[in-house]
Amino acid sequence: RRTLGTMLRRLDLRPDALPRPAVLRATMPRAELDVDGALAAVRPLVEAVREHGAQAALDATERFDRVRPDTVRVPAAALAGALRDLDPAVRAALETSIERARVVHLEQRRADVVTRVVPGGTVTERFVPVRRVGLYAPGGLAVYPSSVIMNVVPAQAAGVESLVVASPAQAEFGGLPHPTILAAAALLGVDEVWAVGGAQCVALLAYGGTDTDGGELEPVDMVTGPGNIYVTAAKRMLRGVVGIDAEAGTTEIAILADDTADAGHVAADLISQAEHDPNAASVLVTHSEELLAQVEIELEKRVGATKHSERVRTALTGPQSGVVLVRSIDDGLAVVDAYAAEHLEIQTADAAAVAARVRNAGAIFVGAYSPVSLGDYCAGSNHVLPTGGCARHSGGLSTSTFLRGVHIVDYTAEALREVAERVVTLANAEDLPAHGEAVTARFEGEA
Ligand code: HSO
Ligand code: ZN
Repeated sequence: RRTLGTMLRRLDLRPDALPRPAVLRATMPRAELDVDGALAAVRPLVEAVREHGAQAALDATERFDRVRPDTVRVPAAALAGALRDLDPAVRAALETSIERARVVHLEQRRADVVTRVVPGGTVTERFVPVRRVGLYAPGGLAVYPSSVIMNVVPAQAAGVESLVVASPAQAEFGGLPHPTILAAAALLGVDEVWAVGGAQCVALLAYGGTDTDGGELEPVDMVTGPGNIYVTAAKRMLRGVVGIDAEAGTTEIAILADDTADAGHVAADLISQAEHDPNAASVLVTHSEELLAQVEIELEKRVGATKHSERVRTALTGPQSGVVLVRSIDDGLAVVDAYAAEHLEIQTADAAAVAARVRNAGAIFVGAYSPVSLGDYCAGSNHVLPTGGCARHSGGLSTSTFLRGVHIVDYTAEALREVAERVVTLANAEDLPAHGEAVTARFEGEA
């Protein structure tokens, strides 16, 4: 059997000058996600839920999750029971995660910005929370109570008044979401949880419906949270019907490291995110052949020893993962910017200074003691982050995700009169004279 080291895809960018960012981006290892294919599969589901609401969502649940919950909405008693039965150590850890995330996200609230443009004329930007949101916690190969926290905390910090947590029904738990998911929701003070996942979940959140017991499943204004390709496809399809966050698909980690990095730490961190999914991406960018050789040895040791060894091996050796050799830290920075990883670790000399030069990443982890898994749970930062290169144009979840900046315009007669002529000129230049007339109407009869 070949060693992991020789199976890792290797991209040597040292011989030539680096290509333009777009070309570089295309050269980088990355999973080809067939969202269009998923869209075709998802469309009939979304249509069915739009027409038949909860019944269609439950039909889909029965088909894909092999269980049919009695109601979409999880009964209050199940939430209370899950909290009561929660392992005290897990509860304490969830509480630490919640506390730290709260500290960070409460600081992100934004005060109104009032600008006095001219005497008597002000524009205020007021940050108004979205009224009702749906927060998705995926099922899949693992359980993600931490993702419940990462969705709910910023929404609550923003002042969202109505929120629903949705997570797939599990046959193993009689059609309820995983009990730790329920417990996390209860800990956060969320009393509305829906047992539904996948594309049908996004559709039901967007369109709403009537539950099997006659209860109202009220549509939401916005859906956030990570999910698989079908969730992603449904979110793309329903964007506009509801607001959505950046695409958060299969996890990615990129590490920019030099020979000051600890090879064992680098290997452990590459493995940690590979553990999520056989399609997870782990990418090492370095100019040190020496570090690379050590990392390969460490990977070999650690991959065999970890619980989800096969999954990790598949992820590390897949076309989405690998090692990129560069000539310098500067070239390394160009490479990680082109890649725009969901998570980027900087394990170099003077890591903070290097991190300050990064433009594109969902989140940046600085130095030897800030591993991604700290951020996954207990750093206080958010772990719902843009994947697939979306970090070039979007950020991760934060309090501002759930706030809209609304401009409030307030001018007096004098302030309007003073600029009226300019408005009329621009209106006429656009051949929209009625726009100008709406201003001059206010001063008719004046000299
Ligand atoms: N690394 C994942 C989040 C997560 N990790 C949840 C463990 N649990 C995406 O950022
Ligand atoms: Zn993770």
